Amino acid sequence: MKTKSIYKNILASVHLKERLLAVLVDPDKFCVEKTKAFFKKVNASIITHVFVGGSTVEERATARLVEAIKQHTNLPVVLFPGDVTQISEKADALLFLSLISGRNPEYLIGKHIEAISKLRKINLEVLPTGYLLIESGKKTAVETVTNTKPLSRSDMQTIIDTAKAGEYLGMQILYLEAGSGALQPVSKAIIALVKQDIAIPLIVGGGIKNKEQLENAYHAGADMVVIGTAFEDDESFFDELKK
Ligand code: 1GP
Repeated sequence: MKTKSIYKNILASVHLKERLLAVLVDPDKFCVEKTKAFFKKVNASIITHVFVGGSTVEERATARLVEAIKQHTNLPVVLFPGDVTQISEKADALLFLSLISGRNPEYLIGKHIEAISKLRKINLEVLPTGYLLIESGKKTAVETVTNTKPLSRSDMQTIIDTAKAGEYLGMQILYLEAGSGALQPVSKAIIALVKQDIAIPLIVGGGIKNKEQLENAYHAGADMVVIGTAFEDDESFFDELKK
């Protein structure tokens, strides 16, 4: 396993209260030919990390895309895999996600065991991450693929207890997910309560489509925000996020 440089950098940024922003690129939707032009915009923006992953991705598409991305940016590339087949040694790190909001053993521990023989052979920084899916107004791909129910957005106690359990289990990052294309992002109230209760870095994603929602997430306490769909739909969003 690589030295924990990406995690150390995240911790350092959190300590300095720097805002981290990840662009999520889904190999299933992103056309590799677009990489150069797309990353020119990414590099000119306040984006700090590149996440690569999707719910259903053709076997070698992730490796191909990560390789292309690496040619056009120096930002750290972190895998955000929907499945074991999306693990590629070309990336810098891997979010080793356990879907602790759900009760499907495959996504709590099963796929992780499957991934080990691959991870032993490659040099990838592994980031143990507690992943919580929060209800967001419509059924999302995460819900369908994992066959789990999201946590109710009004049941604050279960949300903070689940987050805390993740921290006590030793997870190093907590990820509050509304789901890609969510109608409602994770609320400010949820972000603030979770942030107050845990000491590990907090990632928030799903349904964040404009600068106001991005600011709201940071104000509430998100250390890193992840945005995918808004950049896919309208690349002019990058212009609002120039350095
Ligand atoms: C990352 O799945 C999200 O947590 C990305 O969501 O595509 O809605 O930005 P969007």
